[in-house]
Amino acid sequence: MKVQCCSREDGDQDLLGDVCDNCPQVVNPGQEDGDQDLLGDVCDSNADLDGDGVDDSVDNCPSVANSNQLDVGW
Ligand SMILES: [Ca+2]
Ligand SMILES: [Ca+2]
Ligand SMILES: [Ca+2]
Ligand SMILES: [Ca+2]
Repeated sequence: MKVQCCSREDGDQDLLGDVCDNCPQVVNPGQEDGDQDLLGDVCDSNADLDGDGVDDSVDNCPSVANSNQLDVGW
């Protein structure tokens, strides 16, 4: 198999070279990056999946964009 991208160094062996791997230490061949900050979801400490600007770690509703964090209940 051939390692994609620029470098043959591939620490996590997910076939994406460290230089272009958005998560060089964690296997994530899909390179998912919900908030597009160039850090892969699997190793992004401040991921923001719904893109409302509130990090998942503090977002009271990480899968729904609610930048004002109002808890309206259902
Ligand atoms: Ca890699
Ligand atoms: Ca990786
Ligand atoms: Ca990210
Ligand atoms: Ca969020």
